Amino acid sequence: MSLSYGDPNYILSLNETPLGWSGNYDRSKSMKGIKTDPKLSLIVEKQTNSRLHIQIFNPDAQYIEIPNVIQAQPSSQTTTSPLYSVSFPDNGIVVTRSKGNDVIFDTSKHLDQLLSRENFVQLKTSINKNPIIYGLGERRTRLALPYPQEYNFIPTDTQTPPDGLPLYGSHPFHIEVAPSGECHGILFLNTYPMQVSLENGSLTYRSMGGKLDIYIFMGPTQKDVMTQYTDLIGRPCLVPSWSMGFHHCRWGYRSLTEVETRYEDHKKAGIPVDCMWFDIDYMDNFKIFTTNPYKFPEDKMNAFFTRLASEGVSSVAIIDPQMSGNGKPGGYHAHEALLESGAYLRHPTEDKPFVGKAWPRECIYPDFTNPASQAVWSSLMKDFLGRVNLTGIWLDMNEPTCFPETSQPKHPTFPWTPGDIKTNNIPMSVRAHCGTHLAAKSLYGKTMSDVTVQSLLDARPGIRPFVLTRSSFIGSGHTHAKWLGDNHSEWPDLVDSISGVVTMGLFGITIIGADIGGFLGNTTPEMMTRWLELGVFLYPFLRNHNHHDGTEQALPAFRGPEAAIIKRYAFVRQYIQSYMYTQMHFAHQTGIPIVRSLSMEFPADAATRTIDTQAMLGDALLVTPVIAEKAVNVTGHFPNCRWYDFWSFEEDLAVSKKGTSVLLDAPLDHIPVHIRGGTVVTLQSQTASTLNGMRASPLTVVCALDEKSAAKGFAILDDGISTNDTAFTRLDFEATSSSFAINVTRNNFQTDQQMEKLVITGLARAAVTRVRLNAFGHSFTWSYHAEKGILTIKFDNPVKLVDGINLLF
Ligand code: MIG
Repeated sequence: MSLSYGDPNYILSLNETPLGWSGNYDRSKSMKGIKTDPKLSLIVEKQTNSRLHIQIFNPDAQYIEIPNVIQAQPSSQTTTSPLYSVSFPDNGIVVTRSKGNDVIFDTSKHLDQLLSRENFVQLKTSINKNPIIYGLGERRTRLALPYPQEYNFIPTDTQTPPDGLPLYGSHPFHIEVAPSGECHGILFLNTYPMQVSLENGSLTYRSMGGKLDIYIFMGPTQKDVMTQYTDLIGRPCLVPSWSMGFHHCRWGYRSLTEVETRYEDHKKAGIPVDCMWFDIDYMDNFKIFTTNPYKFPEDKMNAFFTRLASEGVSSVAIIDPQMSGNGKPGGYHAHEALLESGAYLRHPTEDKPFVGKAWPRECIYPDFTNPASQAVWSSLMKDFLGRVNLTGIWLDMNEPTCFPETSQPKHPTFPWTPGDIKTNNIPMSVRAHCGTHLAAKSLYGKTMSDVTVQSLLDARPGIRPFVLTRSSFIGSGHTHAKWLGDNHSEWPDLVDSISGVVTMGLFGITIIGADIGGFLGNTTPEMMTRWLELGVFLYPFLRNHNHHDGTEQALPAFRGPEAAIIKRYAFVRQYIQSYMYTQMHFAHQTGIPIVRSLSMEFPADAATRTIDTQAMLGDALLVTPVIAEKAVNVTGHFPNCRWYDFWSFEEDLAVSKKGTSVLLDAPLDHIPVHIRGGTVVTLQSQTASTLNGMRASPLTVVCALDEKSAAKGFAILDDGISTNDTAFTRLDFEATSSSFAINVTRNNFQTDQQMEKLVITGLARAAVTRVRLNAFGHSFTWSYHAEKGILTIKFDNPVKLVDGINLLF
């Protein structure tokens, strides 16, 4: 790209401040023929011991105020023992780890690449040689990003091409695993279309505007980075428990009756379903907040939702931002209300709404960066929910998409762009409340989602809102969920979804999943079976969704030998709900995602750092899905510790303590899942037609002992629906070679939930002769399998979990 040069003539002067330094970059002489800002300000703030903030900007320029992204309070105290040190050699900025030699950030050798001018800013930093880099999304790529490569960032409505091009959202954040194994994260907080050029040893940020605004998180573990990053941008939200169940969706249902039939099909086949979805088909001529009076009549829709609710099943409908209408008043209530509020995107030069084109043809766009959008959206939503009592909202096309039409204002041209910024996009000169579309576009999906979340809270105070978005931005995970967009019914799409889910977790978006079976094209019974097996464990958001052109892929449509397998795995989701829900709550508390790379869990095992065909659910379950057609085995890497087969609880001696790759058997009905030694997993003992219907059912507690014959874990219990995130009970489990205990470490939720069965596996004892329980009045039976080392205790009258028990054997 022609503008990838900078101004070598900047000279830095510095002053100390309470939190760090402020300074100026002044030009010693101006560069011939190139307009650069003559003076730049520098602010360096040691915000916490692990977080450093660096800003470089033109003091005379006006910058966009990015709404609602930074959740951390400004620091007022100086840091006492930072994990970093900062110096300014050769007019550059150098950040090093207080201990060791890893390069964290270093512009000193690249001062000639520092550039700021209208519509182009650039900064280059050294990084380590041969680094492992994760993040820099949203795109479809390997977990460990390939380089050298230029990664572009601009929210784009596209069908997830496998070549690393930008997808729906923008997350200029990455984690680097340095050669020492220590990790740090860097956020480039910028809303403009931008680029990161990643090379072996350097990284260059280029953007079409905004400040050079950089946060560094010192780790040193990936989990530390996640906590530090979400300290800044907000922890992942709590979602309602039902949303972690199984969702059925499809584009192209011609009537409500067809959706009702699909629901009946699931019931008849005995396949659990937690939520039925409505795609754009339900609307009257694609008008949002309406329903088609003939095919999806409002009263019948509402009656269906009421019936679903009475059966414990939720309902979600799609809302696109594009609002039908040509900018003139007339007849359509939502359009009228939006016009009146003034909260819409405006024509670049004239005082009128920008008119674009999407499904409803001519349309206007709400401007969710305008504070006035909240009132109008809340009232439209309240009115809509009053007519059709939906549970949640699905937001699509919020990149936002705009189909081209000659009557639209022309796309402005710029000296530099990160790839194509025109296709299916609103012209960048269109005006939003917080700036031009150039500055505001990346925020569209997140602000729309935030406003929608607040609208649901307004309509139903105290109830956790569920909003699923396609476009996202830094901090999205703090309030809403996301899916990975338009994938294909192809095996590579199944493979790449693992990196997709894991990478989104690094952005703080942990309620994430891909459409199982694949959205575009036709799935096969085998592919659907494998995709469900994978999704049940690795997609916190698990939805079957399909394009209208594809063959029907509702789970009950599969009648062959796969049918029984599919049904079984739909119930496996219920089997693991207590464990998965606990991980969701833990993510909300710590920022550590539900689904994680092996590299996050096993930082000392360098072989894990590029693994992206296996992943961990929480810290206990290692999932090794089959990812190829007709394969009946799969190779997985097993870090050096004890591993137990998830299905039988037996130690898997083929992989335990091997620390290497192993070929595993995996016939179609089997996904290899292993429990890590040293952990405790809670499993549900019963099933029901919905996840919510069984979540209070008795638990089986499985303790998998490590090399030292110890295991620890915890479970979080709450009502699964209220916004109060302190009303939960936490049980901590601890097992040794001769004992087991439940400690109630927090008791803020009243529950009678019981433990029905206890399994302790990995015992090395020849015999167990006696089992003693501290609580009276409980009869139980137990058995010990000496060869397998498994002690199983079955409670005839199950014990209450919150009673906190002690057991000796
Ligand atoms: O232009 O609403 O990604 O899930 O089914 C396509 C119709 C619009 C794209 C979404 C997809 C959805 C479809 N939408």
